Amino acid sequence: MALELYLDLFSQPCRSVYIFAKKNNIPFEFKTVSLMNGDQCGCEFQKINLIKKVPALRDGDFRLAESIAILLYLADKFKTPDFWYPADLQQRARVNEYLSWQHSAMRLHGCRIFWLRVLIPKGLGMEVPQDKLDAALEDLNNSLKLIEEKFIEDRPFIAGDNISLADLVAIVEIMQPVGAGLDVFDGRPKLSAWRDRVRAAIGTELFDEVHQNVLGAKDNVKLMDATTMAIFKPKIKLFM
Ligand SMILES: N[C@@H](CCC(=O)N[C@@H](CS)C(=O)NCC(=O)O)C(=O)O
Repeated sequence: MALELYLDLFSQPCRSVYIFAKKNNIPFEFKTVSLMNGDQCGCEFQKINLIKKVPALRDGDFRLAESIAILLYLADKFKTPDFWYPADLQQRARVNEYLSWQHSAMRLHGCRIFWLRVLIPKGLGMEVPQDKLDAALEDLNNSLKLIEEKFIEDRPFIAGDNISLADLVAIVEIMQPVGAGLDVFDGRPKLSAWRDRVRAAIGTELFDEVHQNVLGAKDNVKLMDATTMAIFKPKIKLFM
């Protein structure tokens, strides 16, 4: 049985897993879990991941949740090139440092912008107070500043001269507020140059294909129907 990846490319962690699998020619079956339709809460998907989140992986009888765990599983199982997760002690530590930091910083703040600018007003039809938007933007800017000054510093990529899992996980999260119509690269030449290097290392075609949906999200997200809305409403308190 082919390895299965349960994904929705609107989701940042799904994009990192998808790019990693494609870029490394890892054979897999793409199992669509539509977040907008609430598939993540359906009985079928819960047999794969009780956490009710994507991405998820099934490899025979083995099921795995959490994008970072999935990326590391794929890297180990398919013995992907060293630069993705370097064996060198300190380079690996740099990758681990970013992967540990990003959950409650870049990921959280990029997500919040997407919810406040797209999902809450356009998907759920609710107004978002300006002070919430301002606070979210300040948090996002602080994370982007740290990515430039601490994580990229004066290196081409986070761990050194090559792309690694840290850059991959970073870029997919940074593209989420871009999908919400916020050009985070404007006025940030160091971040823009790094984005160009990461996009080139991934391959521009793959990078653009994977981000196509989210970059159209601002204009394409439609008001959700009542049943789907019910799934998403409890999550609003996480972001407002
Ligand atoms: N820490 C998890 C986060 C996964 C996650 O939050 N996935 C979101 C999409 S980006 C999801 O499935 N949300 C569905 C929901 O909350 O109902 C990972 O890195 O895989």
